Amino acid sequence: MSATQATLDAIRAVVGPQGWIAEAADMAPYLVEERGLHFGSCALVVRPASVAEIAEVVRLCAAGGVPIAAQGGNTGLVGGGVPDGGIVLTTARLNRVRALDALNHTITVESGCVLADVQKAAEEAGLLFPLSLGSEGSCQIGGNLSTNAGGVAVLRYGNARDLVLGLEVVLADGTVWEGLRALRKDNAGFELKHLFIGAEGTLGIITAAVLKLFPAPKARETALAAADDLVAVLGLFARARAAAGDSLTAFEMMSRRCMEFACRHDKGARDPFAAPHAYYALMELTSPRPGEPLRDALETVLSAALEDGEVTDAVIAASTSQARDLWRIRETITEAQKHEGASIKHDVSVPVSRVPEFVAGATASVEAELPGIRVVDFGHMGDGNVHFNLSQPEGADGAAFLAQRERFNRIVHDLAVGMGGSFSAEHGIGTLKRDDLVRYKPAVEVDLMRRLKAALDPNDIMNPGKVL
Ligand code: 2HG
Ligand code: ZN
Repeated sequence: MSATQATLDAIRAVVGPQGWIAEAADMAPYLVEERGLHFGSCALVVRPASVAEIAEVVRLCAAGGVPIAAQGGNTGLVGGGVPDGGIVLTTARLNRVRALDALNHTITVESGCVLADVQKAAEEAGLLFPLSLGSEGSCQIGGNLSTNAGGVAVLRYGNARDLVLGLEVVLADGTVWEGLRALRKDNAGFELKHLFIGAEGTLGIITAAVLKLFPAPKARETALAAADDLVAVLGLFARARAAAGDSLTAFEMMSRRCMEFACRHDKGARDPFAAPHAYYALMELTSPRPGEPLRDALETVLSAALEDGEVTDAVIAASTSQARDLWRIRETITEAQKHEGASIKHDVSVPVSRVPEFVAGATASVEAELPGIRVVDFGHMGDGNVHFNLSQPEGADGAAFLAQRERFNRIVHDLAVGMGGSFSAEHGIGTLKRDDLVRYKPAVEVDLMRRLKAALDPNDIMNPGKVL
């Protein structure tokens, strides 16, 4: 029997009959990423039910030299969870809320908790867990932390990284680091948790976390504004922020093509305007004070912007269900774009002030490169994070389009980085952007990352081939 086979047998014994999957058809969903761009393979999908089981599985893998791809909801967009041999370790069965301390404004959750369930648990305690993204109904908090997810509330509450007080992590040798501290202040040495957050499972497996909670919003207003260009959208953002301050919790933008794709492919999405517009800004104001006059603030901002010609039309949601409809347009874009054939995604950021310049420059360059290419630009305008996605020309061959990915990546990433931006704003590195990490990061940073990886995972079993 090979060493690997012996390790796999030992893993099966540790997790018991409910804890593993080996049938090809049942393993299939764990071997592919969202868009079907990356396919992997593995010998076994392991579903441990406890931290102790994870620790034991990791110990066995370390001894047997078997690679581990840790996986949450597998909703990532860069291939970070796709295995390359070895085992997939899914945290799905570790899904308990361990504690909620309302006075401390913290919740302690296991990594397999679905993000929406964490939000719900906070809500039931009259509080808010603000991390919010399109896939929140299926992504898991462990994956959110491992990828340092962003989403639509970063403007007000920060990235996933900013929402964590403590972590529990299974290290590459199977040791459990119990770092579940629930402190706002703890300045005792290196901030180790940040090594594991955003490391995409390459340094250890996050098994639980203490997360920050916030006062629940008691007032909320949502509006969709239309504009002729992104310079105007940026102007509206500045106005809204100046007027609403921290009440402005989201400021998203999308182009006309996003609106068209959303309405074409999602029966629940509807354009609220009679006429088409080049760009749209989706704004949300919230406050923990029930009587806060957010609507007045929104109306004042929008009417001044309309008067100055910055905004060409606007709707303020009259009910929660109308607000949900406006959000639906924004949140369905990723899914809608899939129906338009092959896509090349760019998840970039630039200083907020340079978003219009970036989009104009990148659009001109890619359209010159391939006439008929369809720019699908949307994103978290308030964070300077643009999803500068490209859909294949209508009727073109999808595979031939995807074969040009490198060329388009270069154009778009060179431009973003040249403007002081990032080639990976919120989706991470995975395998998709591994080469770009070396290309764009200073050599000193890449070297430091490699040294950390070698120190924490000397046998290279934690999600090998990802990030670095
Ligand atoms: C979003 O903001 C997600 O909706 C997905 O980050 C972006 O599909 C994408 O490129
Ligand atoms: Zn996004």
